Amino acid sequence: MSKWDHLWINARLATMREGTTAYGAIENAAFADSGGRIVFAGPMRNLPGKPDALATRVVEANKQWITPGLIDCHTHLVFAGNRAPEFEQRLKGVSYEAISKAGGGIMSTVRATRAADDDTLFKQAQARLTALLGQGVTTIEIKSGYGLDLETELRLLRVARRLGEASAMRVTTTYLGLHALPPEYANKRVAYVAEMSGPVLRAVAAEGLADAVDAFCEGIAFTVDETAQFFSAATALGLKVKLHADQLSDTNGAALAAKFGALSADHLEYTDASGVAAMAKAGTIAVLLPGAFFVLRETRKPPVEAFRRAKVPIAIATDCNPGTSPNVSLHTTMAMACTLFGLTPEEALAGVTRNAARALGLSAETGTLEVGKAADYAVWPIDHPAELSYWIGGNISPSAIACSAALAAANQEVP
Ligand code: DI6
Ligand code: FE
Repeated sequence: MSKWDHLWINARLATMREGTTAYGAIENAAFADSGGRIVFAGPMRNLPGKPDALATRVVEANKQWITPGLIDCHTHLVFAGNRAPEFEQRLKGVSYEAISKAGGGIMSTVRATRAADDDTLFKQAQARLTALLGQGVTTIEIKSGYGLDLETELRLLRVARRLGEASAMRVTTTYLGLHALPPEYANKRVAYVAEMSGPVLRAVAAEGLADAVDAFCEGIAFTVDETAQFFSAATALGLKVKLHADQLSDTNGAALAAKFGALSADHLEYTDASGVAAMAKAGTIAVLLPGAFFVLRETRKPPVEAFRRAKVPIAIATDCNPGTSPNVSLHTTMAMACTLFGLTPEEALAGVTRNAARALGLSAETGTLEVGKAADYAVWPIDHPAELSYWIGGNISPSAIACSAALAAANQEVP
């Protein structure tokens, strides 16, 4: 037998496998990877030999916790500029909808993004990505949606793909064609939806630039019928769908997502019982975005208890975007999911591991510590996995991190 690449001994594992123990925890554990795959995750006593004989590199974990690499399954990471002045306006009482109707909001970021060159977009997004990586994030989803024309949407998706190639993280990309109606299409909604569902979608698919598509189904954005047209075209090309659904009002977005077998429906503050039931039946994951809820000072919470009862898996994500969630901390997002939405710290960790992987269609590959899956993991100098949801701010980071998808593993061994 050839030797394993790394073997961690005297560790504690939060495997996040669905099962009997909280966090799928294993005390007095060992964990090994080889060739980018997990080859052992279990009690020390089950190791099939002496550590030195088993692995090229044996690392003493000193009871640190090893978790799956974290997954941020909903971000708008690639954009230019910021909307701090809008933040000030909103604090003075102007609503998000009113700012959007006056030509600000998403359109103000679209103007800045169209004017920025690729390298600027890349560098600004890379800084945000690096911040997330430093928190143990090994997989991230990045949406387009601040271009809203053929050229810029393609540019954003190419930049997102480049970020995946250049970083120690797995990047999945989502074409968010229906995000806002750009002014050049004012009074031409039908033509805009046709353009994004036709030529732009085909160009995105032809270049293999997107793993999924997304739309903002909302009173201030796109209707259920417009979204359905876009989704029909996308599914015909074999693309998966996700949806910004029921964030500010109940538009039956969750049910629409379920009808198209969506990987996930996201936000869901206004989702009703029929939407929850439809998601359960379709196996659509609920992605909750407490950062946007917090920033918009919303009071209507997503129906967490109904999701639990219906066994709809719950994921959480930063929704990193310049308007409603200028948030580059997945840990603070976990803390907010607990304090604002009532998730348990275990549910929050499942929300950024096992269930986030499902929201991206990656559960066979990542999201739990199981033999055969990709060696995506983080090693934490903490006493209890609840600490990952408990500390607020940037004061918690892994002592080591590995992502099998990365060209260069950012493995810093523990001294
Ligand atoms: N995600 C979005 O795409 C919209 N809201 C959200 O949570 C709008 C983002 C923006 O205002 O730029
Ligand atoms: Fe979003």
